[in-house]
Amino acid sequence: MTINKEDKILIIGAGGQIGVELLEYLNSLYGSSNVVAADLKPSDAFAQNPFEILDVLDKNALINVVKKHDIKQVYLLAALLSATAEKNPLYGWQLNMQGLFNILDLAKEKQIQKVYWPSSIAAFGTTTPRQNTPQYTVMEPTTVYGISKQAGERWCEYYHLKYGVDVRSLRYPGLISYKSAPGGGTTDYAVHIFHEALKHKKYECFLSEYTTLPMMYMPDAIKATAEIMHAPAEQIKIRGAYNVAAFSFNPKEIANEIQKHIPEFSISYNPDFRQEIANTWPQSINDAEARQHWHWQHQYQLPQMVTDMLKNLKK
Ligand code: NAD
Ligand code: AKB
Repeated sequence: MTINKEDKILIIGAGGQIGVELLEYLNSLYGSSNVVAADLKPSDAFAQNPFEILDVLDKNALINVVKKHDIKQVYLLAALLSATAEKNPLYGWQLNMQGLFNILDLAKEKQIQKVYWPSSIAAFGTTTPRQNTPQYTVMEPTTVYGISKQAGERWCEYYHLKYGVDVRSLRYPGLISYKSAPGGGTTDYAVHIFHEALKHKKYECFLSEYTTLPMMYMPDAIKATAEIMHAPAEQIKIRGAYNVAAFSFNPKEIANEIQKHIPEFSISYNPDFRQEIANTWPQSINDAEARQHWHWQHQYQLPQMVTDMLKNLKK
């Protein structure tokens, strides 16, 4: 990894599921005084870092924060996720798109040098092949979140091609973590299930038992994010977003894995509106390009992830 330790970094949405862990990791690379955390509200997770209350939609405030801290790289994590965006489609579209434009424009104007913005498996849709979904395929998302991710990918590529913006992106699968709660997605069940298994030995799942989705443990997601951001520019041949994958499972399979540690755990199913969202997403992802171009490799499979989640949540 090529790291310029002098760079000042801004994480927008630092208090979210990914932000909390990305902040911790970037602190270890750059030193906490060089990593500025920004979010709508403060959090104990930022205790060591410079912190700014910032709405990414407020462009003047954003410019002031970038100038004040002499920011070189921005990680834009502020967004409405799939389930929340379906409940408030226009605001979901506004936050997910205008937030991205505000950052891409700063990079176009050379006020910042490098941008990270995550896409999602939600950028695919019902007409996409659902097994081993390739990097390049039909993409007709039917959720507002998915539409914003697909459009965001195209705009990232456009800003790169037209204005030379160094923007990098991953299509994350559902992310599983214990350090901070998930923020309103369709894959959130795969985090809730651990908390309920430990607390109540049972869980009612909002997806049906055979709903298979691509997933990844957070340490691998942070590794992928850091690797793509620190790879030499010539290795980044895709400026929309890269497929990245680890493993896939359905609620029944993760429940079986948890039962190996907590035999009395039981799961029941009561699908809600999130089932319809999940039904439009791939079941497994082919990430050959990420593996070839910048040597991405995941570490965690389902059994190791479950063991590690339970060990850490018990603490
Ligand atoms: P999250 O909802 O947990 O966190 C988002 C953070 O952004 C929150 O702390 C929130 O307070 C903040 N925020 C919201 N509106 C803001 C605004 N106007 N200005 C500044 N901050 C604002 O989300 P996450 O799971 O950490 O996801 C981060 C990014 O990764 C999103 O773009 C999401 O689409 C993408 N992603 C996440 C997953 C996943 O499983 N977590 C999967 C695929 C893609
Ligand atoms: C969600 O479920 O909305 C996210 C995602 C896969 O983008 N976790």
